Amino acid sequence: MPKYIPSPRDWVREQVELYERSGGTRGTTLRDTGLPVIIVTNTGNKTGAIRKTPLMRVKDGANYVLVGSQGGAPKHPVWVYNLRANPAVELRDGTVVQTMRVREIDEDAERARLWALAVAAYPPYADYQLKTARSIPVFLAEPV
Ligand code: F42
Repeated sequence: MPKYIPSPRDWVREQVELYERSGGTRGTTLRDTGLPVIIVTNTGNKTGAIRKTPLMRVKDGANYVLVGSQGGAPKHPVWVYNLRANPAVELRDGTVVQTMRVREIDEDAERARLWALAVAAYPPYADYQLKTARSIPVFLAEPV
């Protein structure tokens, strides 16, 4: 069994702990926005360890859109490299946990469609893209 390495960021680690300890009934929104958050369990591409990444919940039918915004920071979040290397994830949405597979969406029209869903669910994503020169990675998680 690979070991779980919690996020080095206190607020992220604490959100994951509360979300999972409560079985997905508490800690399920982003701070004071009240907007829903999911937890993506992924595998570290160098350590092979289990990583848990809270992200905003963006749904596309039965699928989820994962947005590597990291607040518009200049670099991609590290979990982007984890997902590129190992697309098998577990996704928790509240009380529901599903095994899913992710793929990065590069095709312009499909990315634009998913980006619009993301901004509708969490409007600050639009500002984050304006803040950074990188193209923010967009993944689609689909049930296995
Ligand atoms: N981040 C987003 O990008 N998008 C969101 O929609 C989002 C929403 C959100 C909601 C709630 C919340 O609590 C957090 C939210 N975040 C969101 C922040 C998100 O959860 C991540 O914390 C953030 O994106 C940064 O991701 P990160 O993977 O860069 O995390 C850093 C802090 C981290 O954990 N770094 C580790 C470290 O030790 O420095 C390394 C983690 C890792 O995966 N290591 C790999 C390994 O092998 O284990 C090596 C990977 C490599 O290539 O180096």
